[in-house]
Amino acid sequence: RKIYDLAIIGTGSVGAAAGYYASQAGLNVLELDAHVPPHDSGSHHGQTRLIRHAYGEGHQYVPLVLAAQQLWDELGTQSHQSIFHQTGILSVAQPTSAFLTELEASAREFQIPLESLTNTEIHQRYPNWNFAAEYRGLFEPTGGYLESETAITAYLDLARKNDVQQEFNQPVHQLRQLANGDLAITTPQQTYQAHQVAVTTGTWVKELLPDLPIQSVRKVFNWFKTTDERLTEAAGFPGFTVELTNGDTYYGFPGIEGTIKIGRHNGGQPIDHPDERTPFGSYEQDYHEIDPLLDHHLTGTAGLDHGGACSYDLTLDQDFIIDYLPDNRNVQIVTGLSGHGFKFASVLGQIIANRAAEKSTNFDLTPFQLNRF
Ligand code: PYC
Repeated sequence: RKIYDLAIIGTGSVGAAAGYYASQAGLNVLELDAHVPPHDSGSHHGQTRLIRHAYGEGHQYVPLVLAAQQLWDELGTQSHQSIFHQTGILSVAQPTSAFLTELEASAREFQIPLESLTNTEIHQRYPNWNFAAEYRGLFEPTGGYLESETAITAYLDLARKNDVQQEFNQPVHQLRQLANGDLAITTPQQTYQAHQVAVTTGTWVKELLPDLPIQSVRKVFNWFKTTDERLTEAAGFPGFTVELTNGDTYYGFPGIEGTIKIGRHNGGQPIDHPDERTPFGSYEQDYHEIDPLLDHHLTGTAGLDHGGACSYDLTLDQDFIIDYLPDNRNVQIVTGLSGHGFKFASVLGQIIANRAAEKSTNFDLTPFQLNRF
């Protein structure tokens, strides 16, 4: 039977990128997925994802996100699709917020343009936002959002042109090491063989690797109707993150085609199995997650249009895991993206490809090692 250089288990955001870059590096690649990507059973659906460069979660992410941005731009050019929208990102929180402090420090360190705004300046510029004096804002004009499903389709199309083998609707049930060090990958249809494997199964990683320190969480996002032109991308309304004084955090996008998408970043329901990721509306609180933001801080929405359910794969520190399995360097894992990973998918895919092709990467990945737990 055919032996692949690299088999990718989970061809969502990171996996789709990895497959393409590995094929560009000359590897013979197999892409597997339990569904047909892009799909709504992972963490890449719902049209859009933010891309922020100055990074409140930690300056160790900035070299990665800057490289990711370059790759998204290249993908847009190669695929003739609009992948990135440079709308800017407004981040609002209390002045003492650790997130804003780190965001500001990382912008300084990497010379990322950033404007500081008082609560009144936020309102003057974006009259729909209302914050009391205990809040301030940081505006990054170079940030924006990515079209997530468009990007995955672009990677899959490019990979197919490079003769990547795509076997979808094939959930992997077993990953087994053979005597010669290769991996056997078993789906209901077939057993495949590869010299190396990348496990990029997102939320469902523990189905294959149950010992990883990951907690999956059900999340929802909401699209609200809006008739207020000022909330639209065309009018210059930016993507945003908001951390309220009670610690709840929200994110959202400029209005597109009559709706504005908003989600809550914290909270959600811990889950262990795909069946528990029930549709939007199966919990009463799905309808109320965004109330605190809409009741007190953002005007111009006109009721819920629709919602969706997705999921996060959380680590204890909400930092990524980018590593090999401890007992097997032929198996790479990229997981625990903790709800802030999509923007990095391009560069994470390239890292997997470089590692598989034994090319060096320029990034310090030690903060993302599994052995920190
Ligand atoms: O990382 O900006 C982000 C984000 C938005 C929604 C979830 N994560």
